Amino acid sequence: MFDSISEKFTGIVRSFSGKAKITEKNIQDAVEEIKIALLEADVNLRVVRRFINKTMEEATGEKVLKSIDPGQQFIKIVYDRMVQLLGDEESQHINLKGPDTTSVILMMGLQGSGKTTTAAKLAARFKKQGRRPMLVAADLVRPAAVLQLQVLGEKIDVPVFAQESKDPVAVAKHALAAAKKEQYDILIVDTSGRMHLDETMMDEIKKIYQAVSPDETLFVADAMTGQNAVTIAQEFEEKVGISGVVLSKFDSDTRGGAALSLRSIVGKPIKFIGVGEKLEDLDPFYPDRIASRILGMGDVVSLVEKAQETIDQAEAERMQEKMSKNTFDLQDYLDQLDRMNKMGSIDKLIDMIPGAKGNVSEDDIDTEEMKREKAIIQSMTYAERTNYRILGPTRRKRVAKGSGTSVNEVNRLLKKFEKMRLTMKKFAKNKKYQASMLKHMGM
Ligand SMILES: Nc1nc2c(ncn2[C@@H]2O[C@H](COP(=O)(O)OP(=O)(O)OP(=O)(O)O)[C@@H](O)[C@H]2O)c(=O)[nH]1
Ligand SMILES: [Mg+2]
Repeated sequence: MFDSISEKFTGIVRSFSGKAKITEKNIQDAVEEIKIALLEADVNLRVVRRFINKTMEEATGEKVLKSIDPGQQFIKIVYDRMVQLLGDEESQHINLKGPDTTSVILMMGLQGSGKTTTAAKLAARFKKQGRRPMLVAADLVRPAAVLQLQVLGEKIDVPVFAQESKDPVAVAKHALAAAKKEQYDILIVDTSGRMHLDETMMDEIKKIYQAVSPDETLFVADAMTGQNAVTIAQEFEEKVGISGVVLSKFDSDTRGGAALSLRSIVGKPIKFIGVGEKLEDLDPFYPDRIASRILGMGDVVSLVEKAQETIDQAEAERMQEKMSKNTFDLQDYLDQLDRMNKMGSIDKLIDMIPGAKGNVSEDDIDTEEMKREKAIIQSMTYAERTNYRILGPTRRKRVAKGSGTSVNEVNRLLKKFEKMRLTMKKFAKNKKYQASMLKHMGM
């Protein structure tokens, strides 16, 4: 998502950063380029105009042109506009009652937009947070829809309320009663989709809405539908009312224009993005991070969070202590290499590393080297892993032989490891850095 628009913006940002002097003409040219990039990405024309006018207005003032670092000022203006376009900070919050009452989340959207998958992803997410979610199969139109939800529910060990019925309103009502009785604190209602908007569908969803009075009414929009998604969201907002948007299939190869227009046109926040087919592939939507990703500034914060999620708390604390006491050894490094595989595919992470976009491709990240390093450490004795200093020439030769590498490669790893330890010592006091460093190690 956003690949091509991001490429263009990265270019614009690059040509401006560090420039000591810029002219009004420079800005006009850049704004024109931005306009083209947005239009090419299928952003709504009205939205583009607004974006461009505001940027122009702010950027051509004295403040920018005469400032010490006009390039940076300009980039900041574009960035701020982009964040505003995508939504503001407080919007990602999901409205829920306290755990003593049952909150209701109603899912709606067109056929195939990702409602059922997203319902299950949300349930998995709440469960992880220690809540007690329950799913409701209120899509009684599509054959096998109920079964689909049941299969997903089983995967994440969340109960699915289902009934032999033709009346989704009744099912939703009964589900709510059952959830309250059995003290499930979040009820997520999956509803049916249609190919096109039609009255019957709107009526049905409206009745379900009235029957369960949801705390959140989430409109699931398929990022691939483009401008169409914007029109449909507007329709749902008028007829039923939506409280937030989930943009599914954000991982797909689309231009991203719909995402950039949705917030602005519909006026409802994007709360989550679906980033894959797996049930853990749901991320909160952070406008500032997406904006910096589009501008090619890298997504440092997401990266740190991802790293933190994978490394469990106890382990993180242990690592922190090791770093601050400078007792990080090769065994720890080996553990880290293993952990990196757990963090998911590397190409997903590349986008998030500052400066990596456009400079690093998956091919540059040497998974072969990671494998080699693992083999080298695995050929060491425990004493060697915990005290690399005892690795003299003879031992190095043995390790090289044992791991099927060369002494040169063993030397290189040890040098790299030594450097890593030094850096760690330096940043030992900074928690954020530690997390991101754990992530960067070996890359
Ligand atoms: N790559 C990717 N695929 C997704 C995502 N969300 C859903 N899908 C896929 O999209 C397809 C449709 O998803 P569903 O959840 O069944 O969509 P739905 O809106 O419930 O569909 P209907 O009930 O038929 O209206 C499935 O193959 C999902 O695996 C996502 O974020 N990324
Ligand atoms: Mg469905």
